[in-house]
Amino acid sequence: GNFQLSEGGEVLKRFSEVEAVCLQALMADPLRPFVPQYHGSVNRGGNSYIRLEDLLSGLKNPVIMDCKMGVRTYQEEELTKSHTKPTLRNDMYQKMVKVDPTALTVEEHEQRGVTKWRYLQWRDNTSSTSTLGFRIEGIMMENGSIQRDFKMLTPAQVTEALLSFTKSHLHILKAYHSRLQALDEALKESTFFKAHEVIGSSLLFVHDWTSKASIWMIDFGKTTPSPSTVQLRHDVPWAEGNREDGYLIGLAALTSLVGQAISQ
Ligand code: 4IP
Ligand code: MN
Repeated sequence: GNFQLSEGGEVLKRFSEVEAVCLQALMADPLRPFVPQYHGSVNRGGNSYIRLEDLLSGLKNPVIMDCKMGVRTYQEEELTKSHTKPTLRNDMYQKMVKVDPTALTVEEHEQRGVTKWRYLQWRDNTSSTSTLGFRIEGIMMENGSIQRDFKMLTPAQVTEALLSFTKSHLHILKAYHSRLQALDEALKESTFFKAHEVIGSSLLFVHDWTSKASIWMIDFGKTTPSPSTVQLRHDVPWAEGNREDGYLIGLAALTSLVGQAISQ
């Protein structure tokens, strides 16, 4: 879950050491222009928060889309834990039952619980995460209406969603397309990206109807340094132990689908 507050043009996000360390490093990386400015941490009411640039400031009735990147959204540790010391989560079991009771085994129904890995993997496999390397987590339109829980979207359905999100405005789609291409360039230059496994991170698409359209990398709570022995490529499938996140698989698919939306 996300705990966020707004304060003086900044967003305060519940503190995470993993995320703070990433943001600190990103401020001195070629990816900096793609990340909200990080202003350190602060204490409020006994809780610690990360101080971030408010990406929505200056926008009038912003339209927002969150795309979670990568071919998996769980860390390898989660998989290991599910074998060595499984913790059963009733909340995650309930969420699965609500969507598809038949997805659960007899044993899982008896236990009324599943491991976090099982839940996250089910989410990946029932969305475009495992097939396209990204999934749309949510879209908020300018009137504040929110669409979540996109199921398994085909490429054509993603294009459709992109057209409805931008109301087919060509200049917005084109701005997004060039921003994605620029991000791809920056990722190639990034020492941070070379050395990190990026899991559960999102690209936040933001525009309003007057001018601005931009894309930001957010959510680094599960982005960790890869073991020094492992050289990550980000563009090959994941297999247990290789640590690959498939980030570039998702970015390529997303870029191509924005391109297709432009030519429709
Ligand atoms: C959520 O499930 C998301 O997967 C969260 O990831 C995840 O947090 C939560 O795990 C899980 O319950 P829903 O998508 O169904 O809400 P994210 O924060 O990227 O949206 P983390 O980051 O911890 O994996 P728990 O263990 O925080 O509940
Ligand atoms: Mn998120």
